[in-house]
Amino acid sequence: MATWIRVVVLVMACLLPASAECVVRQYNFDVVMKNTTKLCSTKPIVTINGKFPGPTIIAREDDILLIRVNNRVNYNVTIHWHGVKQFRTGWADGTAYITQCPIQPGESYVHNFTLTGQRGTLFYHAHIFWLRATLHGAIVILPKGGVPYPFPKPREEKVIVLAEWWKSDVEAVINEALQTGLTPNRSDTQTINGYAEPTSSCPSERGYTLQVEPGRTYMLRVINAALNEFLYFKIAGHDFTVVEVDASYTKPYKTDTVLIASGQTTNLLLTTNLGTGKFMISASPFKNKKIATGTLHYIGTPNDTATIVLTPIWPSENTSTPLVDNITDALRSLNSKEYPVTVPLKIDHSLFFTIGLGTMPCPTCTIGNRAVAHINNITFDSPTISLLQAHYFNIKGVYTDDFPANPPNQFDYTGTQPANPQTMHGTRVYRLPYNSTVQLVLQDTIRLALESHPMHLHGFSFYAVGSGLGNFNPIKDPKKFNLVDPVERNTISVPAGGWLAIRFRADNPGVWFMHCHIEVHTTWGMEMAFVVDNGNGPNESVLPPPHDLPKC
Ligand SMILES: *[C@@H]1O[C@H](CO)[C@@H](O)[C@H](O)[C@H]1NC(C)=O
Ligand SMILES: *[C@@H]1O[C@H](CO)[C@@H](O)[C@H](O)[C@H]1NC(C)=O
Ligand SMILES: *[C@@H]1O[C@H](CO)[C@@H](O)[C@H](O)[C@H]1NC(C)=O
Ligand SMILES: *[C@@H]1O[C@H](CO)[C@@H](O)[C@H](O)[C@H]1NC(C)=O
Ligand SMILES: *[C@@H]1O[C@H](CO)[C@@H](O)[C@H](O)[C@H]1NC(C)=O
Ligand SMILES: *[C@@H]1O[C@H](CO)[C@@H](O)[C@H](O)[C@H]1NC(C)=O
Ligand SMILES: *[C@@H]1O[C@H](CO)[C@@H](O)[C@H](O)[C@H]1NC(C)=O
Ligand SMILES: *[C@@H]1O[C@H](CO)[C@@H](O)[C@H](O)[C@H]1NC(C)=O
Ligand SMILES: *[C@@H]1O[C@H](CO)[C@@H](O)[C@H](O)[C@H]1NC(C)=O
Ligand SMILES: *[C@@H]1O[C@H](CO)[C@@H](O)[C@H](O)[C@H]1NC(C)=O
Ligand SMILES: [Cu+2]
Repeated sequence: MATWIRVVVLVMACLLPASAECVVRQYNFDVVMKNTTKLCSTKPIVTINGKFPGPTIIAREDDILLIRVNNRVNYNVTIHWHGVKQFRTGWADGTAYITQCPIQPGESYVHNFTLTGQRGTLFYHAHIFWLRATLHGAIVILPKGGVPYPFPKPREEKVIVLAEWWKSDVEAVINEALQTGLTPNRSDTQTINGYAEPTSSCPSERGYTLQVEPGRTYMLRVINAALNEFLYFKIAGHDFTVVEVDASYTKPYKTDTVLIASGQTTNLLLTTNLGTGKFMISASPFKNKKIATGTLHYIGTPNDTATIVLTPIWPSENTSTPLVDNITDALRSLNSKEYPVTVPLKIDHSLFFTIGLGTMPCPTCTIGNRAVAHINNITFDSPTISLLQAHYFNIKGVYTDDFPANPPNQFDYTGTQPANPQTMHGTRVYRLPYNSTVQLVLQDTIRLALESHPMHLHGFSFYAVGSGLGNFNPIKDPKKFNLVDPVERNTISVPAGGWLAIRFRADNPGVWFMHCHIEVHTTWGMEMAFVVDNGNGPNESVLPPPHDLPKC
């Protein structure tokens, strides 16, 4: 208790404006039900402090965060700080049954971690069941006190959280799908900062409005917190300059459309150079799904002015298109003196993982089997205590460290349906010595159709050194890798019918989940974990678990 009071005192100092020396920031998150109205209907949703999206965390690089999560709902809960490297503090990563047991109803857990070497926009979200549909919010990491942005300081910053909305209870949607073995129902709409779109049938519901002054530069911190959707973000009549993705600065890149996969964040500079008017903001998922719209409103423009609308883009069902290729090619790390690229050039572990869908027998399901997903033909089985606890306390029988470096069978991954669509299952991890270097090629495989998968790695950012369509060619393709200024991210799409190569250095000891950020694919088992051993140095081992670590 005494410690807690001392912390509160420190935190009081932190609340003073512009306190550059501030190091500890404390947040209290109450997970509570809240009735929310959208699409003309009211339903109770799981929220943080009654807010959807949840409160924004604002901190500086190198700050310590102490976030107490109090579970006051009837679900088991965990909260993951998506993209935060959690250097040695895997206990705070918030991944159910990977780094901790869930916070059970009535229980609390204090997440204690430092924002080391990162600045930009990240977000937090639940990492258990489908609760992240409504349990999520922004993390804004400002540069250290006195350190400027590597681009002109914007007049103002705005957080824009994109998400998805189901009229039904989200847990009922996924539970129904698991019982039938079929694909879960699609969401009914997307949302922008919790607003669906202006609805004439419910005048009380308005779309998100971004009020701007003319002739200024704003920074939009855009987050795709949707469960299952890629979102194309646009504002009618305006261009953006991309300056940062996944809390890593990029070379400035001008475009009128950005694609943000589920789990990605993008900072955009927007110059309000049109002076007056109202302009549509849109977040479009793949074709035939509902677009979320909002309004960019120049201050002084009468409310009854007609909004300049966007010609809707109906993106194709995948990200293997010329538009996306352009966006992908243009995204490069800033690679300046202050923010250098440190892509590993010598590789210790060269891995090749196939990813895709499959089936597994299920006598009780509608068609006798159920949809699953895999990495290297292995559908992940969730353990019943966390992998990190098993690793740290050397508890046997929770996982095996024989995750294969290569798929068990070679075939024409993007051309031929595997004769047998079934997968294996298991709780297998890939073990990495401390500070070893990894190259991982992720290869999409065909199962009924080809699909784009946004893969997310916990505990690290990685460099995306190459990608292409078809099957990866280990002789020819590495010659084209970008080892100079590749983009650094924590989530990136493997193109539909193609491959993607990433590199990282395993300098963070612990157990780190890697999975597709399309939630239905995570549920189906497209996931695995890396165990990174401790090093021998003083700062090279996992810290001891906190006393209030939830128990199973
Ligand atoms: C939500 O609203 C319904 C009906 O309007 C009411 O019965 C229920 O108690 C409310 N729930 C909460 C958590 O406020
Ligand atoms: C947070 O963790 C650090 C170790 O990284 C420890 O020194 C500190 O006491 C912890 N703070 C709280 C409030 O638990
Ligand atoms: C899913 O969609 C089907 C068909 O529209 C509907 O009958 C069912 O009730 C929906 N399930 C849930 C959980 O909303
Ligand atoms: C114009 O719309 C904004 C938000 O959409 C609202 O806050 C404001 O009160 C409206 N102004 C008038 C005069 O109706
Ligand atoms: C891609 O970029 C090229 C070269 O800048 C341009 O000519 C082309 O129109 C772009 N294609 C799309 C779909 O944006
Ligand atoms: C995946 O594993 C299952 C079960 O062992 C096997 O039947 C199937 O042929 C394997 N598929 C591939 C593509 O390796
Ligand atoms: C990790 O390896 C690199 C390259 O071998 C070396 O320069 C660096 O000092 C090592 N870091 C640690 C913390 O051991
Ligand atoms: C992706 O969509 C484009 C445009 O609709 C189509 O031409 C292409 O064949 C699709 N690619 C895959 C792998 O499905
Ligand atoms: C270990 O970490 C402490 C605290 O962050 C730091 O003061 C010390 O210099 C580090 N030691 C090494 C060898 O990196
Ligand atoms: C909640 O978590 C505990 C500990 O893992 C587990 O025993 C219990 O079954 C979980 N409850 C639900 C509803 O999943
Ligand atoms: Cu996926």
